[in-house]
Amino acid sequence: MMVYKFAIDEVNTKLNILREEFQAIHDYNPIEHISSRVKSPESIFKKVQRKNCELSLASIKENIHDIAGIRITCSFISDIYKVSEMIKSQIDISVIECKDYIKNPKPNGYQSLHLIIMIPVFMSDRVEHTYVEVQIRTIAMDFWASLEHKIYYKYNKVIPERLTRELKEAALSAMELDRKMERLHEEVNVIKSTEENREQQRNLQ
Ligand code: 0O2
Repeated sequence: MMVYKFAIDEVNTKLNILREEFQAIHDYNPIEHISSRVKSPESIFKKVQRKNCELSLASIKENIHDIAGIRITCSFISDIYKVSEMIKSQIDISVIECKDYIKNPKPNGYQSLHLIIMIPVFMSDRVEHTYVEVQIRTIAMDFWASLEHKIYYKYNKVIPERLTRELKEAALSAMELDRKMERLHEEVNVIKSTEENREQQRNLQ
């Protein structure tokens, strides 16, 4: 479990560097919040059973890709793809899988961008190539997912039909909100860059 904690530490350090660099260059921060967790042994055991894989260390290491998990929340959908590209371009990170539940939401309405990455963790006597699941989503997507997660466990995974319908409606509202916020954000950016251009021209004269 220690190796997974170190893998999270490494990815967190990378994200903090990218965040600070982006802020310095573009005067803007695409990451609102980062959280992380190492999956509990109970949850790992449940996933091993659900995926029908062998209960051995080697099999768990190879088949369970979200023991180390990092969740990044962004304000805007465009930021999700910016952050994802920044992660993908790190030369010591291999992207194993990318699941885009924003372009293809799950039937229940779940939206998020999932990257399964592999990162080397340098121990004293070996290098452990470790899987980390990175979930990137907007604040609205995160709000929806955390409530859905609570409801899912409250009803022991069998959500009543009415709640399923209302959750789907709420997911559509969250989608609409994200689109509106993105449009406003773009408009503000255009105004900002026009003003910056005018300022530059004034300075040149
Ligand atoms: P927990 O308790 O959050 O850790 P795979 O991981 O590829 O073997 P899976 O589970 O189909 O199989 O992968 P997927 O779809 O990428 O989901 C991985 C994680 O995304 C889940 O982990 C959840 O954290 C989150 N997630 C996926 N679908 C939903 C959803 O419908 N609602 C919510 N709230 N979260 C979702 P775990 O291990 O299932 O759960």
